[in-house]
Amino acid sequence: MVAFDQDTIELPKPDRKQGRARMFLPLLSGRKREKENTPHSRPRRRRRHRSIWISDIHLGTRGCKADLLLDFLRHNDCDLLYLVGDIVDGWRLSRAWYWNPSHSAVIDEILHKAAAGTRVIYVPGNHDEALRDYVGFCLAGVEIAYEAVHETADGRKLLVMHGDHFDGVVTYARWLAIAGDRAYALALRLNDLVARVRRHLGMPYWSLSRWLKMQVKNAVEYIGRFEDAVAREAERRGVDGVVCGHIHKAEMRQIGKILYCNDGDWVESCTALAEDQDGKLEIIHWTDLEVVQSVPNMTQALQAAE
Ligand SMILES: [Mn+2]
Repeated sequence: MVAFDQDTIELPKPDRKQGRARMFLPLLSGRKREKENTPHSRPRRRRRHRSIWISDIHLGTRGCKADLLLDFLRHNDCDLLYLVGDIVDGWRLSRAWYWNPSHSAVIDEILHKAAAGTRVIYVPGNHDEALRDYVGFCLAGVEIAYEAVHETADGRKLLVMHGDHFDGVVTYARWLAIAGDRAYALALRLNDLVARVRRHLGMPYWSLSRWLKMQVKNAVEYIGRFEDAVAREAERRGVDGVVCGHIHKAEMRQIGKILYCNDGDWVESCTALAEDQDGKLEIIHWTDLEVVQSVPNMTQALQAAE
């Protein structure tokens, strides 16, 4: 069902690293915390999928929507669960620790799925790249792989990777591509203030909103270039499609011969990609938060604001 590169699918070997990870995992899964924090309430009516892809959860940061993800995981079962990178945010954890019971509960739920028979494949991203050292290992029932090739029920081959390797190809304005337009709306309001302060200081007028508009244009271009670069790589590898994450923008569309899928994120948009038993793919939005508009909509908002 799932084919790996030859060197990425090895049986776990006893190893010093694995020993370390074994010490680390219970810590993350919060095995030591009090019982009242582990409500293993699973709804009776759960949706069964063949496969689910989730990425960019950023556990360990305040932005992570762990409660919504937990709710999603408890309502959705699958034979195969792909964790497509940036699951734990190692960069930030090393600077400022932010962890609460819902973050532990997400890890518990994933480990519970693995124990209950779901095959869990973890493809690390740039924020959890330390796990790339464990490629080929199986930790607590979770297989770590550098990338994977998934075969859908209808026989299509999808390359599964996080996507951060394309940062070198597509540069700048990534911060805006992922910032969302609420921050942008705030910045627009700040524009007046900036202009007033600058006038007061005798500085020439400089439009923050115009500068941001340039950035938004760059952000839209960034997303387009990222998607094209990923699709080109998939085509080069001779697969039918690709599933990635990294840019926090869920998408499923045909780019040339390649089906480009991005499973989005659990910081803002709360999206997953799922495959049913016939191989049909869909993007699931699991949010009751206010609708987060995409970057292209931001451009429209800008035109309207003019
Ligand atoms: Mn990433």
